[in-house]
Amino acid sequence: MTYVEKVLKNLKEQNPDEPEFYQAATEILTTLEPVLEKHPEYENQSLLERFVEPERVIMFRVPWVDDKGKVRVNKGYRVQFNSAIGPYKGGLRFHPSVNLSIIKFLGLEQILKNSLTGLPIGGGKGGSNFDPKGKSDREIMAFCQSFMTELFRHIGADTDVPAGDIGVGAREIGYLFGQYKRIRDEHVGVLTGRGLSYGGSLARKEATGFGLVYITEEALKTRGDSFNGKTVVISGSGNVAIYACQKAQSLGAKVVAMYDSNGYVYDPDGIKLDIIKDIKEVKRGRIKEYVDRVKGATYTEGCSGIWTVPCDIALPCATQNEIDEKSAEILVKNGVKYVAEGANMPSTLEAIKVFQDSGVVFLPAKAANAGGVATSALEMAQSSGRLFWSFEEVDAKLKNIMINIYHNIEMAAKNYGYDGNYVMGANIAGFIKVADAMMAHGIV
Ligand code: NDP
Ligand code: 2IT
Repeated sequence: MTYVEKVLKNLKEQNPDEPEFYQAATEILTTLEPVLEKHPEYENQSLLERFVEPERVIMFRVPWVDDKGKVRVNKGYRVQFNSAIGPYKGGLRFHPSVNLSIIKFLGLEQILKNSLTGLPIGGGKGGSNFDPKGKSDREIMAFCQSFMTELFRHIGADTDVPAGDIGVGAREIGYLFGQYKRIRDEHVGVLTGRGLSYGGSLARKEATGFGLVYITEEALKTRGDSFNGKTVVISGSGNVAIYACQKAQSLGAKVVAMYDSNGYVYDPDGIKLDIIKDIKEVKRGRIKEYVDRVKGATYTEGCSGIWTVPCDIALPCATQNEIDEKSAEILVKNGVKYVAEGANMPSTLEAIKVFQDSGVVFLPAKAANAGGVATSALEMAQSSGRLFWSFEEVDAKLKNIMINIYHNIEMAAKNYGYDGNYVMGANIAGFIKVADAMMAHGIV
């Protein structure tokens, strides 16, 4: 049994109810064999065993009162996974599916993603099984205040800096920040994705989606191609999906389908993004309303059918495991050439294999969606310096970071003999920096 196999076996035995965490660990660790061969000291120092064990897991009760006066109780989580290269950094997810396995998979991914940005940020993730759908603003506020009333003692601008993820956007960050400031009496950069009036960064809202398109554009460019005239399918219609759509359209692509958790819309003339924004960002409604407003568009109940829509480029931007082996096979059969992951772990291990075996250019999440957290780190830099950069300055830095990530993962894959395998490249390039820092710190 190899070192990696031993660590994975032990991980499964020790964490039997954590399939998503095991999936993410398998994807990462199985690609690190060539690095471990070069560095036998890693096994001697049990580096992988330490890498897959979070530095700290915080779980807490979140009681709040709904509009009917009923007391409700949710679970709160913050996994402070790895601080070797900087303070813990990563989003908060509010979704009924949230459990420890999901937060740990997201935290593990975040360590390597944050390393790939080239910026000094460690890995963490948190959230709750709270469902923001259908809640009033007052209920959202009550929940966020209760959540922060416990979380505040574990975070800090130089310790752990949360941000948004599924179900956590500008509104939630505002309520969370307000409560932190009230309890600590500190106006500091303890959360990112803040509003522009209280320390947020221009272009953070757009950053993940824009960054996803920038890295895909670089992959196209190195192959003498571009987004212009390409047919694109984007899953989701939240923060990442909307701004990926906006940037892809601005580069001349035709985005023909998007979805929310109920079903997908297909618009052969190209999605009208202002209508999607009005439905999802302004009215917090359902995507099926699109077909009442746009002639020629169709709505299909259920999500997975979106992958039967033929496209050149697929950008999964909703959630984990939304593309399984069967969907991947259909995408390939219909001629997809590029798959870039805006969501975290949207492709199953089997789906990734289908893409790679078929010669699809596959850009994995930890590289492709790193623009969000990279811009969060730029927000932290602006907070520390008590200054603001223009939209153009932040956007230019973001683009540069994404182009650098592309070339770093490309080079790492090539150097280790896996040309074009960006899963290998991203994991190896991300891991080397973290491993180096962990070794320098001794047994901690
Ligand atoms: P949002 O909450 O803004 O949007 C999520 C979108 O995905 C919505 O359209 C939602 O549908 C849909 N969705 C969520 N869960 C499911 C599900 N279980 N099945 C089907 N559809 C689902 O979140 P974000 O756009 O911020 O996040 C999307 C993905 O991108 C996540 O994987 C997140 O981890 C990742 N990500 C986010 C970053 C960020 O900066 N925000 C940075 C990097 C990655 P509905 O409207 O019906 O709920
Ligand atoms: O998955 C992610 O990278 C995020 N949700 C963004 C994290 C952040 O700290 O900006």
